[in-house]
Amino acid sequence: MSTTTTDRISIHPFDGPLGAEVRGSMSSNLSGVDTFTIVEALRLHQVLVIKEQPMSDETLLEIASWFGPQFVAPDGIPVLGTDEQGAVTVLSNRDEKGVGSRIALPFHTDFQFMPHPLKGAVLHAVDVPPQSAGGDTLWSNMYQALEELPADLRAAIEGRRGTGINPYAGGLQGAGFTGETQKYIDDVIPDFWHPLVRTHPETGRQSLYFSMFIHHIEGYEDRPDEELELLQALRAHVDQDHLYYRHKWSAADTIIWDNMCTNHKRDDFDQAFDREVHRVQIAGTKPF
Ligand SMILES: O=C(O)CCC(=O)C(=O)O
Ligand SMILES: [Fe+2]
Repeated sequence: MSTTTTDRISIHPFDGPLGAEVRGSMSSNLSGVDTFTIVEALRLHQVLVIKEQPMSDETLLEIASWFGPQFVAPDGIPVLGTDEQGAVTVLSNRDEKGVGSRIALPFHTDFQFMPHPLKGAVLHAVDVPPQSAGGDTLWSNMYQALEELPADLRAAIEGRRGTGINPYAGGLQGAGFTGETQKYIDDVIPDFWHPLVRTHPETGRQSLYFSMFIHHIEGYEDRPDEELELLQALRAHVDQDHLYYRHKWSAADTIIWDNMCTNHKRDDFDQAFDREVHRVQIAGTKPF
C-alpha cells in the first residue's frame, strides 16, 4: 500500500496483515486535514504506531478525542483499574506506580463484556524493558480472521451471539484470563451478548468478534461438548501468528488501535525491569 502525506504527517502502511506508522510531530499544530488523515488511517490500517515521541497525558487525551469521547465505566460493571482510574490509566508492574500489570495477556478485545465495549484506545510507553526482556504487544486483524474462517466454523456461528466472563468481576483479577476454574466462569457470566460476526460501524466491513472473554455461544445450551469444541476451534483460529502485527516497544512509542476489528495480546516480561504504559480509552457503541 502506498504512503499518504499531508504537510505535517505521513502514513506508512506495514508490510503485514495490519498496521501503519504515522510520522510527524503530534505536538505541532496539526490541521484538520492532518487529523482527518490520521483518523482515516486508523479505519484503513486498524493499528497506528507513532515511534519514539515523548507525549504528555494531555497530548494522549487530545489524540484520543479525535476518535470519540472518552470511555467511562458504567456503574456496577468493574473494569481494569475501576477504583483508581482517572482520565488516563497507568498500567505498571510496580504497584506504587499504577494499576498492576505484570503477566502475559492472552488475545482479547478490550471490555468485550461491557454493553458498549471500547471503540479504541491510545497506549503510550513511558518506561519499557529492553526489547530482549519481553513485553511485546501484538494486534491481530479480525477482518482477515473472518475472511479465513473455514466455512463450517462460519456456519456454526453465523447469526449467533457470544457471552462470557468479565475478568475484573472477581476471581481472575490479577491472575489473567486463563479461566482457572469452571466454577469461577459459571459464577461471573455477565448478562451481555454480542454478535460473533460484527459489522464495523464506520467501515461497514465484517469481522470476527471473538476473544478469550467468550465462553458461551448462543444456541449451544444443550450441546456443551459441541460448544467447547467450537470455542477451541475459534480460539486456535484467531490466535494464528500470521494474523498479528508484533510491536517491540521503545520508550515513548504510542499505539492507537481500533478495538472493534482487532484482538491484542501481550507477552510476559522480565520483572527485573520497570514497565509503565499510559492508556486512554475511547467509548464505543453497541456491537451489531
Ligand atoms: O500493556 C500492554 O502492552 C497492553 C495492555 C492491554 O491489553 C491494554 O492496554 O488493553
Ligand atoms: Fe487490552
